[in-house]
Amino acid sequence: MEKSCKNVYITTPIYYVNDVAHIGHAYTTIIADMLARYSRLTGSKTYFLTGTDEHGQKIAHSAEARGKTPKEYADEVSGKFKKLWDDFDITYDKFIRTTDQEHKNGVQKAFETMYKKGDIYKGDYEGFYCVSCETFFTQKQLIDEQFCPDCGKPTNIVKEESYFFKLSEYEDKLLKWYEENEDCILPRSKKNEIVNFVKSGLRDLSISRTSFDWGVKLPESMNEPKHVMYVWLDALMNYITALGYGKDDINMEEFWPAKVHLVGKDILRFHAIYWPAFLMSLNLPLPKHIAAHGWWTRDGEKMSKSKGNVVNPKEIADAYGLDSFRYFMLREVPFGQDGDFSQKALLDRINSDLGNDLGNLLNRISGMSGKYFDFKIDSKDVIKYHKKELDEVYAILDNVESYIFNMQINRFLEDIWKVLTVANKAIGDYEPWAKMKDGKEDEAMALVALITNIMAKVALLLDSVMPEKISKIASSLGISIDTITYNKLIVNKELVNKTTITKVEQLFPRIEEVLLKQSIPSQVSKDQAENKSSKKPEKEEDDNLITIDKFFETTLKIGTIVEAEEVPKSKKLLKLQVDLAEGRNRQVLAGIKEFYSAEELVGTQACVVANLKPAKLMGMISEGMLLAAKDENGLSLIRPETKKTIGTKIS
Ligand code: ME8
Repeated sequence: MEKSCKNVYITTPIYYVNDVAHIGHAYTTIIADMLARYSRLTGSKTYFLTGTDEHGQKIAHSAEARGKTPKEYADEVSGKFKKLWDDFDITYDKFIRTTDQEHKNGVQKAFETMYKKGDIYKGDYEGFYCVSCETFFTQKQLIDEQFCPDCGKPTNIVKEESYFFKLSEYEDKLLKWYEENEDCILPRSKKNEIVNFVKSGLRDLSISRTSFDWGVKLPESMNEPKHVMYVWLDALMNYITALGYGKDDINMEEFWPAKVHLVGKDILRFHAIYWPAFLMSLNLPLPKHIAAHGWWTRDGEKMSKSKGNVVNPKEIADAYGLDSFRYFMLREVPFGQDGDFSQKALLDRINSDLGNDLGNLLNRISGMSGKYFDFKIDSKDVIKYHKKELDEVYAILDNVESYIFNMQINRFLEDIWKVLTVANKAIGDYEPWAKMKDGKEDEAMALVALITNIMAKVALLLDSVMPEKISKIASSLGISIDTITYNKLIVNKELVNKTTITKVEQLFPRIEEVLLKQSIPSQVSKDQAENKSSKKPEKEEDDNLITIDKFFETTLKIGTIVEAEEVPKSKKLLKLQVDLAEGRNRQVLAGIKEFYSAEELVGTQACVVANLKPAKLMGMISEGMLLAAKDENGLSLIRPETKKTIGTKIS
C-alpha cells in the first residue's frame, strides 16, 4: 500500500453532464491545471485527468426532460465541458467519459475482481435514495424522515435486489490508513470529519440498481442483465480506467497512485471512504492526497439557477481576462474554505495585486533599463550591493514550493507577493535615478539587475498560475520558462547574468466593472468613477518623466456637450453626448454627478481624451473621458478659457 510514485498524477472530479459548467467546476479544474503545469515545469513526468460523469438516474431524468436519449444528451453536455476547458487552455492529458467503452470494460473488471475476492455479495436493498446526490440514506439520516441531509431535496424509497460491497469490513483498515498518513486528506479539518464518520460505523454499500438501466452493466460472468452499477462505483473507477486499468496497465505502472485527487467538500466522503476501500479491495496502492476545496457563493448567496445568480466562468474570463480570473480563484480563498465571488473582489485583485504590484514592476524595469542602460542588464554587481535583498527573497522562496502540494496555494501566492514587495521597496530605498545623477552607474545597474532577477524568479513561479501573461513577462525579460531555467534560477538560486529587456504593453491595465449577463449591477466603484488608483501614487521619480512623443500619444480635443442625463441607480455618473466634430456625437460617462447637474452642462465645452479605448460602465459604452481636477473643495471640469472650435486638438 505504501508504494509512492515519483511521477505526478492529478485528477479533477468528473463532472455530471446534467448541467453546464459553473464557477465551482472551473475552480477545481484551474487548481488541477495549476498543479499540473507547476509539476511539469519542475521536471516531473505528469498526467492530468479530467472528464465527465454520464451515467445514473440524475442524467437519465435530465435527458428525458429534454426529449433526448441519455447518450445524446451526454454527448452534447460533455462536449460543452471539453470545449470550455479547451477555451481555457486547460492542459489535461486525457478527457475521460464514463460512456467510453474502455472505461466500462475497466469498471467491469474491477467489479469482477472485488467479487472474486469475496468483497461483493447479493442481497436486497431497502432504504432511501437522493437522485440529485446519487446517494443512499437510512430513514434515520433523513431530515423530517423525507429530505436529503445533503441537498435538502425529497428522497425516494428504494426497495430492490442489489449487490453490496462489504464496506463495513474496511472500517479498521481505513482508520489505520488515515492514522498512518497524516496528509492523506487535506485540509486536516476535513480529515477529522471523515475519521469521526468512519469511527461511528460503516454499513455495507449497495453497488447495483435494477430499477433503471442507464449505467454500466455488471460483467457478463455475473449473468445479471437487469443490474447496472451504482453510479459512484462507476465514476470513482475513472481514476484508474483512465490509466488503462483493465486493458493495458502501462500508465498504471507509471502514474498510479495519484498524487492528488481534487474534489469539492460535498463529495469528499465518496473519495475518502468508498474510494480507498475499493482500492484496498483491488489490492492497489492508495492516493497520496485527497484534497477537498470549499464552496463558492455569489455576492454572499448560494448560487442557484432559480436565483439566476450562477457565475458563468467563461463570461468572467472573457470580460476580465483568463489569467486574471485564474489568479483571483487561486489567491482569494484559502484552500478548503468557502469563498465568495464578487466583481468588486475580482477587480481589487486585478487592479491592486496584478496592476500595481506585478504589472507596474515590469514597467519600472523596462523604464529604468531603457532610460539608463539602453535596455541592457548586467547582474555582475547584484550580490555586491544587494545580498541583503537576495537573502530576503530566498528566505521566502525556500518555503513556497512546500505550500503547493499541501494545497496552500493562496499562501504560495501571498509569499510571492512578499517577494514583489521586496523588489518594489528596494527601488524606493536605493533610488536608482539619484545614483545615476551622482554618477554611481554601477550601483544603479545592480539595483535594476536585482529587480530584473526577482521578476524572473517570480515569473517562473507564477507561470502555472497565469501562463499567458507570464510568457509576455518572460519574453520582456529575455528568459525562457522551462525546466532548465527553473532549476537554474529557483533550485540553484543563480542569477540571469546578462539580458536585454524588451518593452511590452501594459500587462494589467486598470479595469472597470463590467455588466455581466447574469449580474445584479452594483454601484460603479468609487475609485473607478473618480478614475483613481486604489494605491497612493509613489513619490515623483525621475523615471516617471515622459518624452513629448509620449505625451502626444494621448489625443486631447475640445468638445461641446450637446446632451446630458443622469444614469439611473448611479450616484456618480452622468451620461453625456459630446460633439467632437466627428460627424457623430460621442457618448461619455463621467463620474461628476455630485458636482454638476445635467442641465448646467448642456452647451458647455470640455477637454476630452479622445483616443481612450471604449469601456463599459453599468452596461453602457463610454467613448472618452473629460479632464477634471478634484481637491478638497470639490471637482471642476477643465475647459478652454474662451470658446474654441469644436474638435480643436489640445497641445
Ligand atoms: O459531484 N463551489 O459532479 P458535479 C465550488 N460527478 N465547487 C462546486 C460548487 C460550488 N458552488 N458546486 C459544485 C459530481 N462544485 C460527481 C463527481 S468524481 C468521481 C464524480 C463542485 O458536477 C463539487 O464540489 O456535481 C464537485 O467537486 C464538482 O463541482 C463536480 O460536481
